[in-house]
Amino acid sequence: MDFDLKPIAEKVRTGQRLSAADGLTLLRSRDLWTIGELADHVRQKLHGRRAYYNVNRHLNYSNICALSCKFCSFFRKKGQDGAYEFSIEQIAQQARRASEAGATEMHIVGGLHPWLPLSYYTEMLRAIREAAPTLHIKAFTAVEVVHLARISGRPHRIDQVLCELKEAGLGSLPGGGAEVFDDRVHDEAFKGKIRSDQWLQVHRTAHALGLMSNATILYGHVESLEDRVHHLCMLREAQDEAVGGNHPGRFQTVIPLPFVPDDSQLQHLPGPSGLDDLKMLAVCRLMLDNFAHVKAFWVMQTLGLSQLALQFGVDDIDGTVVWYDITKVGGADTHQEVSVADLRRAVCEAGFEPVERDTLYRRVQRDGARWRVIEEPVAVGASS
Ligand code: V47
Repeated sequence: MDFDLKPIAEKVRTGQRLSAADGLTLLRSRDLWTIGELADHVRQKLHGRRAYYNVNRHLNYSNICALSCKFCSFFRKKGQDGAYEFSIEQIAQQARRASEAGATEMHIVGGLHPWLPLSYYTEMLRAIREAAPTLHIKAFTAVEVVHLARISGRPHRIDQVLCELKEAGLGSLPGGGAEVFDDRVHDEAFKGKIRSDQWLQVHRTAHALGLMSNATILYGHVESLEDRVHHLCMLREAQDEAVGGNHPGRFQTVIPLPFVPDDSQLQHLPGPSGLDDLKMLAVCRLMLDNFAHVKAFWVMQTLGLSQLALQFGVDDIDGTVVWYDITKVGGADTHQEVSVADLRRAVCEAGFEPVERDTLYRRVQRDGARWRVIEEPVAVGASS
């Protein structure tokens, strides 16, 4: 065992919060097995052998984006080859199909479209709600929400815009767009995007309105290990605030996203290795003691690595996905789907119990395409 990990192991076993310095020691250590064991200890205390998945449908309504982030291969400019935007009718049809196929969630994100008005987004939500009333709509990253506030002429009224989206059918916010909370990295890899303060403010506002949300960290590009730890500490602090607030809203899960270099302006970088992925997932589990869940997103981490990640602190592997345009690992196209049978098999093979959940982590009982909620989620508060 790496000698430097001993005091950290003691803290983990006695349920003490880890410091930023501990986070850095973990990320610098080459003793992946000890780190994995510690993360597994925390994971088992929270979730036992359970591993969550959901039946969902991702939808990227448009790849047209006012920004040109260097890490991103998804964006196109209006009129450029491959640029697209879906009509409300097309989106409603996708929602109907997803619901008929048994999906419980639609996960919707897109580029910062320069010309679509706020009404496009509210109509989208209303149309989905009408076409598929049982689908939970998890939509719009904090960056998109800020964009919508700007285009509606109310850059400082995030609360009003979120209320309007909620009223139209928004169920929760996904965790995207956080990237890495550091100004140097921001200016180098995603200049023009909102900074950490605004990202956190959108989530804080959503929580106050009773909406649940998720958080991400995009790692393995131009950030340092210190930047990663700083990001996690900021998320933990924001979650302390949410948990201590007088409302049910908070972060449910953290999704560490490995940078996929292909076709981006940073494609000369190698991207993180499998070992880095496992360590990062485990460190998220250890540092974020007030987050209930750590998710491996199989579209980016691959299903094989996600299986192994279940022993490194991960308790959720996202869902059936079906269609995804933001990253395409190993030459995949937009059809990125895994069946429920394959998700369950992956979990069982890894020695865990597959549990279908809805977006709010309530256990779901299913009969074909029909489903109902049968259990409330685990509660995780802030630790001292
Ligand atoms: O916001 C973009 C990231 C995010 C790349 O909330 C990239 O449950 C890696 O946030 N390499 C979208 N990452 C994905 C996302 C997500 C996924 C699954 C579940 C949830 C959830 C959220 O992907 C973007 C951006 O941060 N991203 N380009 C890239 N080349």
